[in-house]
Amino acid sequence: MTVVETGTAPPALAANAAYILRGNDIGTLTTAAPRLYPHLWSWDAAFVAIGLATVSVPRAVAELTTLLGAQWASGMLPHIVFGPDEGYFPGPDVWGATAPSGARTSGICQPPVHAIAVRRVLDAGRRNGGADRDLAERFAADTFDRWLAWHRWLATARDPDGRGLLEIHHGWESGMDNSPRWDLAYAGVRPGLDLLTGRERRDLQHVTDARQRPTDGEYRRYLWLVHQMKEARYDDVAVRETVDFRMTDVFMSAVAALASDVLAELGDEFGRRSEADELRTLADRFRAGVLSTVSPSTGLARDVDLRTGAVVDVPTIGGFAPLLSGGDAALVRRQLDLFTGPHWCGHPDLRYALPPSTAPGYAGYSPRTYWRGPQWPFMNWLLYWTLYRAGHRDEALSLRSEGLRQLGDLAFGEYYEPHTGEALGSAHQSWTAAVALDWLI
Ligand code: 9YW
Repeated sequence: MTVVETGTAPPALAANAAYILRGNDIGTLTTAAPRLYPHLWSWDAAFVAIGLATVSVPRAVAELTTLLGAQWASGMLPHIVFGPDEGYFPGPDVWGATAPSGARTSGICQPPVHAIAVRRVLDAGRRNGGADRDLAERFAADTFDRWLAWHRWLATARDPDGRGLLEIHHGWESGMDNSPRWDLAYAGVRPGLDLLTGRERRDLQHVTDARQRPTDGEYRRYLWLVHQMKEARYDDVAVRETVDFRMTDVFMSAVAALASDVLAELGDEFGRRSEADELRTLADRFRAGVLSTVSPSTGLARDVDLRTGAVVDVPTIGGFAPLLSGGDAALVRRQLDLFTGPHWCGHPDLRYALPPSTAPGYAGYSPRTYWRGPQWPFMNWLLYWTLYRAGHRDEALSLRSEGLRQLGDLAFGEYYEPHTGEALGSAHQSWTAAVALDWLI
């Protein structure tokens, strides 16, 4: 273990992180957060499994098994798998969606980071040896086709024209709910019904200040889109034809490129040569799609509104998608310089040199509001892991050491105020604890 300055001794930080994950474990799933998010969220579950793998390979396998148990017949992995708790809005009654297994789910997806989790669980199992190795190897080999089905669904249902850019139908699908990336698209969403008045926004009961969360106006639009998709019976084609929100998501596309490469490597290991080739072709397609969106002037990748053709030029973390998908060494170098420079991680007013979700110099920057400014620990880990894998070790290790310093307060916040380092949103957030564990163990 390398020594990292956290303000808290690494063993204490690791022990606290493991304690948080244990506390959020309701048996078959680890809730994304104890009160605010009492269910399993798709991409959270992947990071949670990565953290769990450091303390219990069987428990990490169980987490991913629960997610796969809710896979739709189409191959889609839903963004929420509901547990028994009724304390979240919009809950299963609003979504009205059920997986073939009978699991109650939402009807949309989230970025496909899961192959990275399978890789990490397999690596942990092999490191431990014995029963852990057997379990992890069996799990990775037996579930390979399920993850492949998920990637195939993305490639067909969400990139039907093969341009290498995944289409999303809700900001929630991006995992960056109220990022300025989606402001333009949401401005065009005019709810035909008020689906919020008379309902209780439970998320506001679990934060100290409503300004840390999306507004009621934003929530009305979120609910309207759910309503439209439910009316279309979550049919992929019908949703695309009727929904008021159709954006390409460059960050999700980059995750698809990265994860397709990772899954292809697993395919190689399990003798699945043609599927591995298919996945590498997909990875190339998404990589090229991401690169096609880069602004020559800012160097950032951009989303496009498929309903209007408008290109969204806002400086958010999403613009760094090519750091995940690669494919152009000169561009990646340019992005790394920008990323570590004074407009982003190297901004002189930041407490820790970590990427804010929106650039501090941007007019719409809001350092306490969710995806409009705060730093997100799981995002720091994702960038750390990808950069390390791609050989950008200095930048990666800086994210790790700064990320651990940030988590030394033991709050395990959902997100952090970039200037003060204050933990915001939910405390004891599972994926925050999970990435601390992976960094330390
Ligand atoms: C919501 C669970 C989820 C994350 C998303 C994040 C937030 C949920 O929390 O969305 O209710 O708005 O934006 O990325 O998966 O941690």
